[in-house]
Amino acid sequence: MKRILISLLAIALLTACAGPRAIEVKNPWARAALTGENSAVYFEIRNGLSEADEVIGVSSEVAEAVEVHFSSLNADGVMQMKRQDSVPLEAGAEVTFAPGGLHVMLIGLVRDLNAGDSFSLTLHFKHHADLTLAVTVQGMEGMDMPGHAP
Ligand SMILES: [Cu+2]
Repeated sequence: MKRILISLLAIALLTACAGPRAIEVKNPWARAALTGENSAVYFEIRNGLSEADEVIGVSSEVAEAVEVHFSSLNADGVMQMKRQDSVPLEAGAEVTFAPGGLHVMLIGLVRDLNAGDSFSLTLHFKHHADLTLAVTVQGMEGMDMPGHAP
């Protein structure tokens, strides 16, 4: 029994030292917006693990509700957003949250998000421990934003 425990410990240590085998999030940013309005957060997420996982929730204290949405054009050519209960992350996959597609919707901001501000957003996974991101707010200059639809 002791030998098995030592072997498991050795494997755990090797795994921990094996470099970027993790779930990584790059370039988290949000659109500037005022209290009471909506905003959206974008980033790239890579599953460097050998097991598939799923994003099953998001949370932040800057808005009354935080949801994962997917924007797409419907049959009439109108942009629609659908709430996603889960975003699958296959082993080795990179998934992009970007304007016009997947995004984290901040619904009903409880504070202003000014360009240059930073705030925390936590991602919840089916298997992996929570990841908290430092999201940078970017200004709206030169961005085309019809209504609040990202
Ligand atoms: Cu949305």
